[in-house]
Amino acid sequence: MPPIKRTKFKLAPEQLLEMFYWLKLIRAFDLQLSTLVKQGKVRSGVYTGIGQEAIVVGTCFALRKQDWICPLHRDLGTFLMKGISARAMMSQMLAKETGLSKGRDSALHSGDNELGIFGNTSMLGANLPVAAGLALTFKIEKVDSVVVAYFGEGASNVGDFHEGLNFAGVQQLPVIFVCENNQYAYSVPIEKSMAIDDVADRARGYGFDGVAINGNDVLAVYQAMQGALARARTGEGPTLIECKTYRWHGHSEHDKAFYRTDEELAMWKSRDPIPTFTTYLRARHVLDDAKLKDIEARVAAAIDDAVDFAMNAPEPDPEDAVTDLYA
Ligand SMILES: Cc1ncc(C[n+]2csc(CCOP(=O)(O)OP(=O)(O)O)c2C)c(N)n1
Repeated sequence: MPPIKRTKFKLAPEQLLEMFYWLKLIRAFDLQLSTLVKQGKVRSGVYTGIGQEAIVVGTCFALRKQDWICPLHRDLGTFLMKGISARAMMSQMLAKETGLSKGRDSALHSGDNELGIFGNTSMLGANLPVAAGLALTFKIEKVDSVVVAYFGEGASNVGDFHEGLNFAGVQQLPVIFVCENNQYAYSVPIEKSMAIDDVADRARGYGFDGVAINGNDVLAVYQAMQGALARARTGEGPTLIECKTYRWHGHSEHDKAFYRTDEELAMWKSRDPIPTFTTYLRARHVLDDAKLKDIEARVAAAIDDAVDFAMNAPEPDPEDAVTDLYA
């Protein structure tokens, strides 16, 4: 088979390799964080998205700079893809002065107005009405920017989810609701919290389309995003994309996940998004041994640099705790 020029999604080989780089970088970043937690170097809970990277990469790769994201606690990779440096991100997780919130917390509650990242709160589902509000601004201002709001299947059972989707449907807002359905809300399996199989079905109740896709296939996610973005940018309103996936680690790094079986985990590991995409790229002669080695070396260097930088970064000055306050 000759090397491909472009895929059916109009992605050039260089773009496919870039996607591959992001998958590897985000996986490596989460694995590194997991190690740092075990070494006692992280001060708050860490919620890794290992196994779910295809959702982050497939969605963010399709965005423009002026689009906004409302990330979930498991979406560290979205910050990186939207433009936060690995150094700043690692500093944030270690609560250093050089982090996004300048050491005020060590989690994903911070955002960046320039880069279009909304700082999420802890209340699950609460980001969805806010995402709809952001999208309303774009509609009023007549700009074709889009908001991407991430949530878990667990969050789709809370009231805010339904209010946010209803408002977005009524107002035909440019927002894409991305459900990361990783089968568990903390320890609760989906069949114990929902009487239907697909979160995607809930979109119909609010007057727009919902689609359930393989969330471990980065190109499937990217393709679903293309359709949703085209609708959102042309005033056709929201879309719900439900990405079926699985988180390999517990809810957070302190959760041993005894509520699931080894067989189940092994089955989902066999659907790891990274080897699947590696096989795809190799079969199409986009990736070879030399390119793989180069990407792995760049990923390792970026992670080492981020850890060195964050570990040696200054602690926040207690005096600064009362600066940058709103009121
Ligand atoms: C309104 C609300 N209820 C409960 C919690 C505690 N809590 C934090 S994460 C979580 C599980 C979330 O599951 P899901 O929405 O499926 O996302 P996932 O963590 O699986 O990615 C729970 C119950 C919370 N933060 N907010």
